[in-house]
Amino acid sequence: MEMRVVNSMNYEEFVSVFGNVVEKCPLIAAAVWTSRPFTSLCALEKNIGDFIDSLPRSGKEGILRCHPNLAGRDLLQGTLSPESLSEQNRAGLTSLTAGQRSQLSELNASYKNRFNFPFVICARMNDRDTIIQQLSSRIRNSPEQELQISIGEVKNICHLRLLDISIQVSQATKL
Ligand code: 2AL
Repeated sequence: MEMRVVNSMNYEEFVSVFGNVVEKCPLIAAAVWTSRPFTSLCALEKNIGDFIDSLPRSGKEGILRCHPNLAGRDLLQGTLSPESLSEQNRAGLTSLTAGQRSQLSELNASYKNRFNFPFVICARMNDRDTIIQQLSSRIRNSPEQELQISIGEVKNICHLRLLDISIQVSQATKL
């Protein structure tokens, strides 16, 4: 990506472009804008990761709670963010059988009941079978393990969203 373009963005532009690299957490983009200039996309990603790591446990849990359930109510109601809809679609979650949907829904509810945050996984690095497998297995982890794994998944989602934006910005600046 042309970092000159990114580094010249005022904070309104920056938040508008990068505000959803972490789902429904534009505050993260607003915070890391302060660290400009970024030498590369990797440097921007590292800033985001460091900011997340610096948060107290409640902040990390808050990030997880901003994520919609996979194949959950937002998908049914059409209220997912465009990024989340595309990710869930690519993982095959928009074409589940009724049986898979109810299995996922029960597992999601049990997971949330145990950890007090939703199950989060990078959908694009999985498919519906591995998502159900991971959910069934991760539910047995300790809360500390799950917090750590889930934040890793948030960073994976962020990584792929940043790559998408990088392609869009490169195409737009070539026009
Ligand atoms: C999501 C989401 O919205 N996109 C993704 O990859 N994972 N949500 C979730 N609960 O894992």
